[in-house]
Amino acid sequence: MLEKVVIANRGEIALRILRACKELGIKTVAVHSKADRDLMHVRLADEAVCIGPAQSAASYLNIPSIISAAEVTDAMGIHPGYGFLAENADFAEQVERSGFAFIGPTADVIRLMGDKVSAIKAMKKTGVPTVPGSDGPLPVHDDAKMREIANRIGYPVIIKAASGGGGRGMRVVNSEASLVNSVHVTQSEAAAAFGDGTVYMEKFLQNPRHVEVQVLADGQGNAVHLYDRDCSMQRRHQKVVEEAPAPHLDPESRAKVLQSCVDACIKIGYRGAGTFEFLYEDGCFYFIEMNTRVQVEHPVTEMITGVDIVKEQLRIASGLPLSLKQEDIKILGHSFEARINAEDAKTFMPCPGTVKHFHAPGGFGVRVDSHLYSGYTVPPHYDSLIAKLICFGEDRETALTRLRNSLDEMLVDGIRTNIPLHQDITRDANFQEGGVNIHYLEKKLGL
Ligand code: MV4
Repeated sequence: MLEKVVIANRGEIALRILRACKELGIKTVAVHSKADRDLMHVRLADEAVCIGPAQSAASYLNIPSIISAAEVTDAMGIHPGYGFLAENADFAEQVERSGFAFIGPTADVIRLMGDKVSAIKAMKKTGVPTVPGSDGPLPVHDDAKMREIANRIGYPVIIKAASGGGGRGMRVVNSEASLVNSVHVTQSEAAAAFGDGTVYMEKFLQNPRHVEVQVLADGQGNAVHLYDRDCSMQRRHQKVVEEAPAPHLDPESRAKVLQSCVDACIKIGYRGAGTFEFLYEDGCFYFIEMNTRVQVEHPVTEMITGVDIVKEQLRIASGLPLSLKQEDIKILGHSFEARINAEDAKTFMPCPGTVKHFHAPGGFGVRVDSHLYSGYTVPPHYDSLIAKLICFGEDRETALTRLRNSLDEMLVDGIRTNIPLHQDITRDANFQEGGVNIHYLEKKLGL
């Protein structure tokens, strides 16, 4: 087992990783910015190293600083969490070249998935269902060829940047009249934003749900899936509520897609925790992207399977083979996660500040993943996620009732939060029914 690990992140996920390390007897090194000296996990870590000023670019994204911290503390591995450097292939490569274990997949696989064109190609080859599309980069200087591709796919189509993802660098095209111009605009925006103007085309699905599949693989030929999550309740590509399993799926397509993800992991030599992102419409799954990190919403999967995903990441990075067998992974109930942000519930503007008093809800089936404590000051420099309220129940209705009651119990005094938005969502009849699509929340909010 890795004896000492650097936690290259902050906030709730840093605390989540620290807890997993402690359970496995792994020593922890917190690396933090000057603005984050008071973080809960910094107090609990065996060692702490300040890696730079408040701005992320100079601290949590500072590769030499983080690797130096691993060197001076004699750590064996680095856990990147989510965001920041988690899906940076160059970081993973430099970590491993410096002699540390990167707690995630190999740099090659991160790079393969970071380029959406190569990711889709790899997935299609292994039998994961993909969106009808250009099957490669668009020939941006051949207008006739592009019209031909779009006509074959059928309008509306969507133009996406190969280096984009998570909603950045995309444009919907409804008819041939705007095709060529849209391609060129998306291409130049992508070149400016990502330093790569490669674009590709897909059939635009009008009202899909966002369903994703959690996997674990050991890079030694073993892989399992931990079922699915529905993350359709979102606003401007920010997830608001997630649940597991995804409700109301076609059982046959679901069984097939879960197996295809496991097969793909083995075929590409995947290592660690990963997520296959799909759009789901009319009973069919369409792969769009793969995330090569632990995700914010991983707890809903942990609650329904009883598998500690972060501990599994640490075991895999230590070189241990997967101890889990697919037939032993059962769905034990249903789970929801409400992302609690320090933001105005109506305007969605971030609202950092000092938490005067914090009361976390509790009771059977209630989990709060949060670094908050009374007196803590939420700094303005980072993501506004302050807590994740996760509720489990033997069925969906029980879990949802628990989420609604827990939200009413939660107190975060001194700063504004989106708890009122969550209280509203848990009382929404369509959400209670389950299976709303990705546009539901924005429509409900009148955007
Ligand atoms: C799409 C799509 C419809 N059709 N692709 C947005 C984020 C990025 N991960 C992919 N996205 C989309 N790709 C096709 N072919 C609609 C979206 C999309 C979306 C997807 C998941 C969750 C929220 C979304 C919000 C708007 C658009």
